Amino acid sequence: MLVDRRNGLKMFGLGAAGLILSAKSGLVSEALAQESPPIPVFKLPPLGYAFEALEPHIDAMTMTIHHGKHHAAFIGNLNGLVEKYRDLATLTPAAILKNPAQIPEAVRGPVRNNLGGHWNHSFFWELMTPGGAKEPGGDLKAAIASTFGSTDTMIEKMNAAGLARFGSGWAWLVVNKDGKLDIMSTPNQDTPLETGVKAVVIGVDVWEHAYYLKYQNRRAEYLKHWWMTVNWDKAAKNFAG
Ligand code: MN3
Repeated sequence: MLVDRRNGLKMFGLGAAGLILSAKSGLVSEALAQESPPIPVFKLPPLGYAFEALEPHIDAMTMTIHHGKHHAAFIGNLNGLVEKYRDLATLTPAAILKNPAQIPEAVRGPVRNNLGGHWNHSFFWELMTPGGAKEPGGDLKAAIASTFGSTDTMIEKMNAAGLARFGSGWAWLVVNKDGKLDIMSTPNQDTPLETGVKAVVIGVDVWEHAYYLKYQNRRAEYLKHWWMTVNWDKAAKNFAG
């Protein structure tokens, strides 16, 4: 059961109140059911490295706000949506995002935006790392060479997709539904999952909040530096599935 310590203590406190109530009225179970605070289903995943670890490419302030404010806001919003869409507590984000039509229409917009934001950012944090390999290895390298000719060409095409994204969104390297490496872009917090991809290999956030503090309007410069942070081991695992 997903009960953290704080809520466990709150529930214990309510339990004591309920026992007093039960001596008078016998309504303990109803009182607990109605007054227990909602249990948080979603939690902000840790970055896995320090906020300053990706300097000088991605600055510490950007990482602090991006993770602790932007991603945290999706988490808070999702916990507020669980009561309205109970599948959020039982299905995985990917299972829901693969088929957004299953989300009740009344909450589809907020669920897609916030669950997509949570999935995209969880993926993104793991795809960056200080140090590590500076280029793809093994099967991923061979597949990139086969599809694009070279890693540099793949990077150029993905940067072009990120630059062409008007407003906010993401650029992606995916294994498409035909089993081929492919580059795509999504608006807002839409994920590639709903397009039927077999795997999501690499994704880069091109919302202004991902780069504006350091790079201002220079999205191309941000993208150039962002590739220096890519966790190619993680990309290879994503490719392997
Ligand atoms: Mn973002």
